[in-house]
Amino acid sequence: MDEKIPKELALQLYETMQRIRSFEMAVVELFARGKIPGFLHTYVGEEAVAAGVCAALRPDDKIISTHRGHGHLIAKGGRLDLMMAELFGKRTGYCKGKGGSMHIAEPDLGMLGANAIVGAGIAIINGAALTAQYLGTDQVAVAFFGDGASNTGVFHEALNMASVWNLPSIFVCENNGYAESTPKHQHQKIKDVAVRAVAYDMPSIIVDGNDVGAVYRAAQEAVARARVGGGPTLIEAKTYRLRGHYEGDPQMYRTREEIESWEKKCPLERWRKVLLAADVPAEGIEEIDRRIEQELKEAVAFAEESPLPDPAEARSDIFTPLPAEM
Ligand SMILES: Cc1ncc(C[n+]2csc(CCOP(=O)(O)OP(=O)(O)O)c2C)c(N)n1
Ligand SMILES: [Mg+2]
Repeated sequence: MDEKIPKELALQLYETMQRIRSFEMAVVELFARGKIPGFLHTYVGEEAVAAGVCAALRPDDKIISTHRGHGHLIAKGGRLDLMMAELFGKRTGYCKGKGGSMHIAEPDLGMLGANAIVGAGIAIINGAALTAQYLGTDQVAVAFFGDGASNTGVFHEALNMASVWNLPSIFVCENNGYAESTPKHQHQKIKDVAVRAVAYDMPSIIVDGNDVGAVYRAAQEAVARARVGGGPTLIEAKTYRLRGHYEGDPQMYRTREEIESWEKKCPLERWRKVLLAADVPAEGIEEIDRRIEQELKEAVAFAEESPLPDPAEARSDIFTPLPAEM
C-alpha cells in the first residue's frame, strides 16, 4: 500500500470506483431493456480517474463533466437513486427528468453538469475558478474531458485564459485512446496530450489513469497548488473505456484482443489487490460490494416507481431567476 494513502481513504477510493462500476453495469442492462431513453455513454474502465480526482476535492469545489458523466457525479457524492431516476427521465431525478444521462447536474454537490458538446466544459470551469478567485475563497474547479476534446479550439482558449489569469482551474484529460471510433494516433500526432501545457507555461502531470492511488496523488498536487494561488495544472490520465463509445456501438474500429488486454488492467481489480496486500480484510471489501448492490436495487425500484414529469412543466426550469438584488 502507498504509505501516503491511509487505509480508510484507500477503502473509500475502492468504494467510489465500485459505486461507479455497479451503477454503469446496471444502466447498461436497463438500457438494453428499453428502460432508459436517449444515448448512454458509460465510464466502465475509467473509474479511477473520477474517483482519484474527486477524493482530493472538498465538497465546495466545483467540477464539470462530459457526455460520459455518470462517474464524475458519483465521485462527487451523487446519490444513485436520484441519478437512476434522472436517467429514466423521471420527475424525482436530479434534474426532474429533464436532463437525462448527458445533461445531469447537481450544483449543491458542486457538479456543474454533464455536457453533450465536446469540449464545452473546459471553458465553463474557468468561470467557476474566476468566481472563487474574485471572491477570495480557496475553492478549485476541475474540468474533465477526453483526448478528442483536447483538439477543440475551446481547450486551447481555456488553458490560455486560465494560465494568463492564474486561475484555480484543474484540467483533467481522460485519455482513453479514442474519440468515438477514431484512434488517438489518427486525430493527433502528439503522444502525450500533456505536452500542450507547455504552450501555456502551465505545469502538467501524466498519470496512469487506471491506478487510483496515482491519480489521487496527482490531483492532490494540482489542488494544493491551485488553492494557494499557484494557478492551473493539466493532468493527463491514461486510461481506456472497456465498453463501446455508446451502448450499441458495434466497435468495428478495435480488436477483442485490445479490449482484453485492458480488462487485465481493470482499475478495481488492481486496487482490490493493493488493499488485500495491505492486509485489508476481504470481508470488508465484500461488505462494500454488498452494500452497493442493495443500494442499486433500491435505486432501480425508486426510478421504476417514480412518475414521469408533468407535461405542463415542460417549459419551466429553463432560465434561472435573477437574485432579488440584481
Ligand atoms: C462539438 C462536438 N463535436 C462533435 C461531437 C460528437 N462527439 C460526441 S463524443 C465525441 C468524441 C469525444 O472524444 P473524447 O473527447 O476523447 O471523449 P470520450 O468519448 O473518448 O470519452 C464526438 C466527436 C459532439 N458531441 N460535440
Ligand atoms: Mg477519448
